[in-house]
Amino acid sequence: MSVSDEAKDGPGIVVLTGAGISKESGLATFRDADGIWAKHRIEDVATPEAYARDPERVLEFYNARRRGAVSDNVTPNAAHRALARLESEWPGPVTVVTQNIDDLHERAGTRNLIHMHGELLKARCTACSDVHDWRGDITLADACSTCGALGTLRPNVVWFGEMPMQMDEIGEVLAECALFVSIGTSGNVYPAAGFVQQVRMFGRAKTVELNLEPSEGATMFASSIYGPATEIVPAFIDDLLTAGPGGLTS
Ligand code: BV8
Repeated sequence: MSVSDEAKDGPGIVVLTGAGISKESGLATFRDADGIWAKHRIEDVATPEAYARDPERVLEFYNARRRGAVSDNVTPNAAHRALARLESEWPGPVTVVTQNIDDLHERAGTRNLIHMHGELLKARCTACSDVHDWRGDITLADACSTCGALGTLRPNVVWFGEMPMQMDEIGEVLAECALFVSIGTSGNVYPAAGFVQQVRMFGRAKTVELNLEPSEGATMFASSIYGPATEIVPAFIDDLLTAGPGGLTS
């Protein structure tokens, strides 16, 4: 049964998600054998230098991923839906911090969501910085509808070497939470991979890793559950909601 935002005075939960939570929805991860970085070099497609050197190559890399992300057969899975249920039924604040640039969390119903690595379905103008919803290809022939500049649009995502988004808000919820859950991330990319250490420093939260296999940071978590997200995440959320806030102090 859902809990109104006003009544959410219970312990806070922060959930960090990575590409593994979207794998069973049909989106590729990065570091699995068939992952994105097995086919592309980060330096060629996911840095500001790459975009400056060859914007069309970078735009096409994201255009191909955007076409995949908006296709009819890519839909939220049971893990995304379980997190939306947690936010609705947990008697405290639930914040999902995702490294993913797809829109599957919001389509599953998650509202309190931070896209720390940006959003594939948004374009940002490098001339006026305005951000536009964008579901089609971005090309150098496109003009910014705000300032009219031509060929200045880029995906509104965070590349390597760029500052992740909403880091202040993330730091605040990490400091306050009673439970930190990491789902579907290999723990390779910072600062996201360092969040579990940040939470441990505050010394109050339980830390849990839910992943297909142990991540780079597995030893930093007090407990872990391994398996496909669509199986282990709904079961974990069921148990969490059944136990309620009392389950966090045992
Ligand atoms: C920063 C968006 C400074 C675009 C991404 C030199 C200069 C500057 C910085 C650095 C530098 N050297 C190193 C750094 C830091 C760098 C970094 O960490 N590099 C790594 C490679 C060492 N970080 C940065 O540059 C960041 N910015 O540092 O700025 C700063 C920072 C803070 C404060 C002040 C200044 C920016 C990083 C963001 C880069 N953009 N993506 C795009 O998507 O193209 S990162 C990219 O990797 C994705 O966003 C992805 O989210 C992220 C992490 O990958 P994962 O999500 O974990 O995916 P992966 O495939 O790795 O793992 C999937 C997991 O799922 C696996 O464990 C697998 O087992 C599991 N799985 C698979 N199937 C399932 C499953 N689990 C459950 N169920 C399944 N079915």
